[in-house]
Amino acid sequence: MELKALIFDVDGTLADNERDGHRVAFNKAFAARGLDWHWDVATYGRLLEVFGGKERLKHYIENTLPADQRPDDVDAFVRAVHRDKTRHYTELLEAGTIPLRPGVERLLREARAAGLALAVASTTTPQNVATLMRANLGAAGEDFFDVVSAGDMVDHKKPAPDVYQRALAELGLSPGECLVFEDTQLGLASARNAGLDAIITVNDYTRDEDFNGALLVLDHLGEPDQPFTVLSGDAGGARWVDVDLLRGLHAARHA
Ligand code: XBP
Repeated sequence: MELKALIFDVDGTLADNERDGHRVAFNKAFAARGLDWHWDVATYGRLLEVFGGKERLKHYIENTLPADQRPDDVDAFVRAVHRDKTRHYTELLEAGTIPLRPGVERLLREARAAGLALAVASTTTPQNVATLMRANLGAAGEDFFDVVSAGDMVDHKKPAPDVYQRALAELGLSPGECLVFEDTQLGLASARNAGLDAIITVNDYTRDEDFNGALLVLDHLGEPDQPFTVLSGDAGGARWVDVDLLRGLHAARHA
């Protein structure tokens, strides 16, 4: 079986953007509405167990606020605040404050040159994916991926497999023809539930999670002048993730 596509999670994988991106945008949206809510780094880390910004905010309201402090129409309020938050997040991206992680741009360009299809499978909005890529790769970045499976395109967000199953359907490929890049235990579960193999690049929020079932766990994808550290699995002596390494891992997995 041949490796034909790479499928990337976005938040935490393409960019380390939760702590200083999404979290900051949520806090700006709360402050602009005169809400005295502030999600510090630790609080947001706990809230990240709920995938989806709207779902995360609804979870916070319903599990943190006394009933008499909750808005009458929680869903309408959540949608409105999430729209504000997305606007603030877009401003942070467009200000160039959220770079792609080490090795991401290099691997994307190498994979495209090698004829691999490129896809996204993310809980965030397609708009946020396009803005992140445009902010980092210029106008051509906006359409860099052949397939974007994201946000409310699916009914059930990660760790459900829906967003990965939709990416596979759009690619017209089977799970065995693809490899996934993720950063969280629940993201890995989503990929595995769709029958996909995954490589994990951890970040400060996810470093201590259980990545049992991953092909490889790394601190990042690496660059020739910034080699990765293997946290679990066998990279065969490689020092950065390139197409040759991925093809070797895929071949060994399907031998
Ligand atoms: C991570 C998420 C997203 C972001 C916030 O997505 O759970 O919800 O935290 O983005 P990924 P939105 O699947 O890329 O790891 O507010 O747009 O949902």
